[in-house]
Amino acid sequence: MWDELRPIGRHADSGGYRRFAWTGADADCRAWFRAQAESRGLAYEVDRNGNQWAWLGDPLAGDAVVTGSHLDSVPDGGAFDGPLGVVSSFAALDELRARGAALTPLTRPLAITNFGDEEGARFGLACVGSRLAAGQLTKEKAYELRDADGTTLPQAMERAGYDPDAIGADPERLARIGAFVELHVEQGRALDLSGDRVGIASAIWPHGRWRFDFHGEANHAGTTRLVDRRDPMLTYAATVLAARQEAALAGAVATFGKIAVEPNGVNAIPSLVRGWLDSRAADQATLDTVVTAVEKAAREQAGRDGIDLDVVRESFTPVVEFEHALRDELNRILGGAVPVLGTGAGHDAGILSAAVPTAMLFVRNPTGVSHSPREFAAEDDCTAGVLALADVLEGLACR
Ligand code: HGY
Ligand code: MN
Ligand code: MN
Ligand code: MN
Repeated sequence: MWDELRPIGRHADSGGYRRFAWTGADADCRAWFRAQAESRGLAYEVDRNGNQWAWLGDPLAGDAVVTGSHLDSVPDGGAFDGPLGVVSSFAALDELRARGAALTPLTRPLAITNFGDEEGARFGLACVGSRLAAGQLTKEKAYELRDADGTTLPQAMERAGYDPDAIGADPERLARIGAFVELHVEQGRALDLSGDRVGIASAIWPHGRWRFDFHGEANHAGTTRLVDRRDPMLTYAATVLAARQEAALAGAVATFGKIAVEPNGVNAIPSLVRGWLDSRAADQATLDTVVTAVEKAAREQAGRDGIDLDVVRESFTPVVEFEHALRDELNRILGGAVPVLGTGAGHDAGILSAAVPTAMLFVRNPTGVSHSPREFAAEDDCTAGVLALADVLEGLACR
């Protein structure tokens, strides 16, 4: 399975992945998913929001046990963030079938999913496919999303052969899910430090994305005296430093990882610098404190620099506490000694948890690195993840 998926969207030089939603690489990943489903005799379908489903059993029966993740990536992502969950889902189903006679028959439908546009790398909003399905993103708001080239989400979907007019909440489909379990590579080193191959998620930190627009005055880089400048890049730089200081003070994280400059010329003082802040904290109050402090520092610096500042909250995901009943059932099924850990990374499971009982399994990543080609999971840890997921699916769906 990995061999067919691995080359899709891979940078020859960095070895990282660029699989943006509704691009050719995404289409190739989707074709791979469909082939995996149909080669196993699973009933394949695409929902109104472009999420892919592969069913074993009656999709309409209800109380389904669903597992899966996403196949899209950040601009230069690792091989495991998303794909490990989807590949492991198919492999876990293969394992269940291999157990054959030992397996009491499935009493609940099983499904494997690929949720579209989880990273939000192209249109700026994470978890678009699951947010649409869960009614957390309206069609109107989704139609406002556009990429760096100005292509809107509906245009991109249409060019990829999907009907954007159909998108919207899918409560009937979610109501037919009894449990959603997402296996994901750990995006940190907790399991590496504890010496465990597999962990269970306790919670997802609250997190959000804020756009800071620093408006200055374009001018000649060579002839404009320093005292005559209104250079937004300076205010942006001071804000990046402030974000690091405020996050460190609060025990949170804050990242300015994306910037857009106009007119973006080497010999032109910018007229506009756009910076996107990603901030996350273990609790809401801390996150609010950090973002408020960063915005305050930015406004004070803008005042000193003669810069106009607009701050827009582009997305926000409140804390997700995975419900204890399912989380503890997973631990019981897996022998009771699986470590339970929180994460600062967002996931489709976090979005769906508002509508469906959800849980997450993490697989050890000895580098702790993610959203980078250095992301890694060793083969025996991936195998342990598959076997754990197979046990969980058997425990939940074969009662
Ligand atoms: O940004 C996140 O936490 C996720 O990987 N989309
Ligand atoms: Mn990710
Ligand atoms: Mn992911
Ligand atoms: Mn994610």
